[in-house]
Amino acid sequence: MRVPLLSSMIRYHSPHFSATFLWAWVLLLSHAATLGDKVADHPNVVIIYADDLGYGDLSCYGASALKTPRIDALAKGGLMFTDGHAAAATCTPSRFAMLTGQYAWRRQDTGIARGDAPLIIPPDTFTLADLFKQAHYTTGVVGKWHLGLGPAGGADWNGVIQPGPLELGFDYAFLIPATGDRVPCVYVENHRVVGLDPEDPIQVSFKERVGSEPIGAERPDLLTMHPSHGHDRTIINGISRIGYMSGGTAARWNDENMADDITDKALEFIERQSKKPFFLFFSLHDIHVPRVPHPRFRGQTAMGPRGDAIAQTDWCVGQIMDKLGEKGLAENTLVLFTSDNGPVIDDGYKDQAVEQLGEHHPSGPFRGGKYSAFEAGTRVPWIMHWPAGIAHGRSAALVSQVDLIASFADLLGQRLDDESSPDGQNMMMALLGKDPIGRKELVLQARSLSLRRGQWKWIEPSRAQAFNRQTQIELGNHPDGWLFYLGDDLGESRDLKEDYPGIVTSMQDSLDRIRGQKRDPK
Ligand code: NG6
Ligand code: CA
Repeated sequence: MRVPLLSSMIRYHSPHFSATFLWAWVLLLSHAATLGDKVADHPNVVIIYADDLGYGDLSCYGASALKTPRIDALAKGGLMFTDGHAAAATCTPSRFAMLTGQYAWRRQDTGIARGDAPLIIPPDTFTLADLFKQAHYTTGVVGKWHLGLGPAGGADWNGVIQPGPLELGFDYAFLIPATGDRVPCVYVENHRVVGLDPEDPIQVSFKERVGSEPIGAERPDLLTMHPSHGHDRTIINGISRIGYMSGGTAARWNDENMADDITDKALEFIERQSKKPFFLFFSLHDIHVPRVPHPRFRGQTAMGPRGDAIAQTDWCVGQIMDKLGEKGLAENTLVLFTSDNGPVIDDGYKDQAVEQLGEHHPSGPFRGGKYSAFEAGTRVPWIMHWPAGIAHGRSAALVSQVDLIASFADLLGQRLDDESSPDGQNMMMALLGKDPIGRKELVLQARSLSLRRGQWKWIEPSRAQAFNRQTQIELGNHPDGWLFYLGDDLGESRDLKEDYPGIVTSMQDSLDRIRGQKRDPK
């Protein structure tokens, strides 16, 4: 049984009463007391989860080719992390790990989910939403889901769509079921497709063609945005997607309005809350492909749709902050802004992202990008903003989204049993800016697994492809592995495995041990 921080410290430290221990104990106790005050406050919690947004994509993280004033304001008034990580370099495993506290690589079928995948989190799993429910919060998820819906065999798009987030602890859900580039291109609110005409039922397939609608591969003349790789099946709103869909015509989303649609739902959710604290997982679609920001953002940057989608992301954040301000909730709402994986420039559509990139560096100082075991795959923007509970500043602590359940459990004074959040560690002190170190060891997932230990990083050997020509991303796979010391080599340019074979052995041993066990060492 995991116990709240304060009691665990007393239990652990009281038998050893040396002066050093006493001092450490007093210090920690004062931290715990501060934390204790905040527990009483039970802040509202909003996670704003951008999609494919890179470490270098925001002006507060050093981008100079565009401006993100509302996110910069969050960073200025909050705590900006420089070593914050998504659990994986793609969306589905990152979301799985964040919502369950379990590394996705421990389980089958947690790779990038198809649009018709069944729910990949078993409904009896203890989730981040369950944690907030247990603490008497109202919980909601709005936006991109991409964790599958429905039973084995897939969802009934024309009927009651379950299990889904409502069976995982969320009180309310308004979803983009998978991604913007995958069918079905309809929203799901709670258990049903929004605006579905029963006379025009939806059919979805990722294997064979359904219905008679044109596909991108055959009718490029109908396209307003052309694929660069993949994405050449059913055409919806002039954009060909991954997978086949027919029917549901009246229910189909309008890509230009997507950010407005989901932001409206997030604002309505906040508006509905009054007495109880709430937890909102606001999962943006931007800046994933297809990048179709609303026309009012067109030309806001010189980078075309990818840059304009970042401007749109900034607007979404501003809307949430304005609403919290309007409701008098800004002070005691903890807003975590982060991303599900690193950046990609060409992810399958000819949207000028490559041509108009200019001097902008979506990966910041890091190597690789989305899909990559190099740092940019998982190192993402991470800002914690909570005026009542977190002092503003910067933190270089190593933190991961896999730890959110264990960390929020501490903040909310909730107990977790052994089955819950099996890979999560309580990092609340780091998240509050009171521990500058964070994780001692952390596993990161791309095609190869990596282990971080302090500033050392070991990417284990893998024969998988080293470079993806379509996305032009270095994937970080190497048959002999890579060892880097990020302390003076953020860009992972000097492989040290020949120089430090002892560190290689020791880090591979740790990785094997973690892989072989159910729990991380606490
Ligand atoms: C890839 C898609 C890519 C994107 C990704 C998922 C192709 C060629 N590429 O398979 O466009 O959709 O899956 O992105 O189909 S994620 O951020 O949701 O993980
Ligand atoms: Ca993503």
